[in-house]
Amino acid sequence: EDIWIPKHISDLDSCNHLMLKFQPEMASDHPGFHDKIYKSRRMEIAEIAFNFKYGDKIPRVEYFESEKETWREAYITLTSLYKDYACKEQLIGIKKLEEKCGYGPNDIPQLEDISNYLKKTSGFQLRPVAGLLSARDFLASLAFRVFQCTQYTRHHSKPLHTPEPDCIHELLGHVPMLSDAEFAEFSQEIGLCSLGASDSDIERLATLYWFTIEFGLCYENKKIKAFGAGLLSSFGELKHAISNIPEHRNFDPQVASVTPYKDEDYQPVYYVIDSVTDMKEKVRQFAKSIKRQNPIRYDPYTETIEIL
Ligand code: H2B
Ligand code: FE
Repeated sequence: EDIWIPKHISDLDSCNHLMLKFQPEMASDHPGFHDKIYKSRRMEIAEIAFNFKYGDKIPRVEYFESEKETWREAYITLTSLYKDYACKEQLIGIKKLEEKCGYGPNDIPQLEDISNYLKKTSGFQLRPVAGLLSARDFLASLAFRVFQCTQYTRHHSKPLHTPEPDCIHELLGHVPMLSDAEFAEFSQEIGLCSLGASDSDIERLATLYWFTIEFGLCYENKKIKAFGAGLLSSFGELKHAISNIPEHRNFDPQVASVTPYKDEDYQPVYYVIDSVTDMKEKVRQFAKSIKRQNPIRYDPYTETIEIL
């Protein structure tokens, strides 16, 4: 068997297996498909990710006025919904990022600053990535508390929607949740579980990731709130998810991990957790059904995976 397992955090330098399906070059329904300036800007920012090596500072991007305008519209619209629709971890996370990390409507925060902030807060760090990464590479990075983070913005014609991850999705959807200690632990555990797993188990873990970290809902004082980044960064789907249109199921990882999902439209089904702690416990049980050749252990002092 030769399933790739990164042994040291620097081995993530070889996580470069991009999925091309949603990129503006490939998809004729992408809002930037006919926009030459947008596509060349995307290439320019992608270069940063392609050249990045472990230990580098993440280069800063001087964002265009039009990009800042896109951020501003998304920031104002989304954060105004959080009070009613977002879970408490998200509300706390955003507030602290505003106080301590320069979050606000006027400028796009820089990945290097956010990475340093997360490192202090929950032990996570960011790495720039050029686009949608393969599930195996993406999950393997989480094992080292590394979040692969895009740095470009969505097309300005659609500030409230994007078919692929962009920095608005990452910085408003993922980063506040990753600053929560327990959520960070949960994210790393899904990552560790993926190391050395078969392709079909990677598929199950990617689906579980989808229904939790991307599109998860939770109960809070008998109300349903969102904690998934795909919801917290989508004006339309956030309202849809909480409404009584879709089906809400109690979270069960065995079921969620094999539920078909939509990556081009709103979800018809969401899973609702009782708490991050409860989700973590359930996924720990589920993880026992994922087979790997040897047990592994993460050593946080050396940032190394030991194969036992
Ligand atoms: N790549 C990037 N760049 N961002 C993501 O949020 C992401 C990814 N999510 N690759 C992954 C896939 C997720 O959908 C699961 C693990 O497949
Ligand atoms: Fe995401």
